[in-house]
Amino acid sequence: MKIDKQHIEDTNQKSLDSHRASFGYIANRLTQKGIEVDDVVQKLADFQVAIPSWALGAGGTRFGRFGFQGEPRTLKEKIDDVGAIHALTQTAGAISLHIPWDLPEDYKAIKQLAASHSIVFDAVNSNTFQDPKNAAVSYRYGSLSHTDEAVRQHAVEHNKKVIEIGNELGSKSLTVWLADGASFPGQTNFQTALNQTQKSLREIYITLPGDWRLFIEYKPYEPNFYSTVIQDWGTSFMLANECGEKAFTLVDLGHHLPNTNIEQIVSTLMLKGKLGGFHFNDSKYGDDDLTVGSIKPYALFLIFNALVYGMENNPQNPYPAWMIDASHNIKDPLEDIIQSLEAIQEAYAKALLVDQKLLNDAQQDHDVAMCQEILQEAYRTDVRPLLEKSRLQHGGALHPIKAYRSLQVRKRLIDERGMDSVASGL
Ligand code: PSV
Ligand code: MN
Ligand code: MN
Repeated sequence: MKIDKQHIEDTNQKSLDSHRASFGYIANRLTQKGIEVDDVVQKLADFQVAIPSWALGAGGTRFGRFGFQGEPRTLKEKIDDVGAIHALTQTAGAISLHIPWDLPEDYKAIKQLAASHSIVFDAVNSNTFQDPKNAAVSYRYGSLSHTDEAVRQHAVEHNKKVIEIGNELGSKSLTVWLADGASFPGQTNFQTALNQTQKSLREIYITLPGDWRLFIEYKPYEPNFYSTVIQDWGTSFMLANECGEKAFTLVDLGHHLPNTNIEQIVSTLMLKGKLGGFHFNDSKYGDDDLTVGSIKPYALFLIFNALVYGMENNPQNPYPAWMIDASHNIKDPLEDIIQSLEAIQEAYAKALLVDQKLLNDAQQDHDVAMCQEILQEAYRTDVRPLLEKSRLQHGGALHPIKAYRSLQVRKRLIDERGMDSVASGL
């Protein structure tokens, strides 16, 4: 299924006058404040976010799964779905694969299909949290941290294989997220588990191609409920440092205990040049994997403020890899991702409006009230017309969700794939 550019243009026609009026108004106001509106619009266009292959079908919980009709059955169909999102939003120019869920059969055909949608392959993800098919080992009690050398070796080999697959596709990074940990006090020895993990990561790290990066994700709990081997950013940072200069920490917004100051973590990592990647989602309680910006939009803005500051002031930190990491249980996954992309762009645009010079002056003067005014002045600005402009300039939809519905994308996917199709996985 492919979305016709002409269709998008036709749907845009209906909203063009209203867009022009609202864009003119905001562009005027921002210009009067000395903001280069064209620069902001260009930065929005350049900000591309990878879509994880596992977020295109319904996720489910441990209580069950309510499938979504027309789910992608193959890797090709997943790429088509990301292509549809990208055509509408012009913000999703990459897909992130999970191995072995997304084993490509014909590399050439897969690459051609992705290119036809203007999509590149972002980080590849290894899976050592489910038992490999027909394997002699089990990850029940861990993978890279396992007490048994044979299990660790199996997990290391899997990661090497994932790098090879990614290399064929043009990926440049490997993301490692471990489920390793313990559900009960006394179950594992913390020091042994950490040491084994470090050794295993190092073995993977030394096989990375020269221009690749290793992203190490952390998470405080789940699926293990007492301890996680890579529990927090400090542990990930330490492991990345011990691996070497191509290893980085990856921040997943949902992987923090409630009320953690994530913007401060982002600032610290960028200062030290170790923020490699970012997984966007939102949550109220834990790793809820909800639509970005649906629960704590101000926190998202503050995080983007730290990211924008870091991108402008920390040349020691490479440009981070951006990805959505969400799970859709109720909404149409594609609509949910479109909403997430809008929220990401909105927070980014608002952060770009923060007057950093004025903020720095106010900080130096210890004018605390003014510091807050400056941040909230940016946050309260309705930046949506800037997002519209950026999409319009690149052939995207002025209103992606409206266009998605008027183009009947879901209906077309159901016609093509059937009512009962289930997203492919292990
Ligand atoms: C599990 O929490 C998780 O959502 C991690 O965030 C990973 O990035 C993702 O699964 C895929 O392995
Ligand atoms: Mn994640
Ligand atoms: Mn997660």
